[in-house]
Amino acid sequence: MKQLLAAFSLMFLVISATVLASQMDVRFAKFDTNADGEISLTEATKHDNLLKQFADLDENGDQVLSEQEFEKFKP
Ligand SMILES: [Ca+2]
Ligand SMILES: [Ca+2]
Repeated sequence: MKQLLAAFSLMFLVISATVLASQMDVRFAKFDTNADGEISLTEATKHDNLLKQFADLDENGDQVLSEQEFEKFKP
C-alpha cells in the first residue's frame, strides 16, 4: 500500500513538472509573437506588465528578452 502511494506521489510530481514546463513554453510563445525565440521591446509593448519589467529583465541590455531572461518575469 505504501509503495503504491509512493508511486502515485512520484507520478503526480512528474505530471506537475511537465505541466509547469509546458505552461512556461506557452507563456513565452504567447509573448514572442513572431516566434524568433526572443521577446523584442515591440512585442512587449502589447503587455503593460511585461513592459514595466522589461529593463529589469533584460540583463544584457540588448533590448530583447531571451527565454532565460523571461523566466524571471512575474505575471
Ligand atoms: Ca520575437
Ligand atoms: Ca536581453
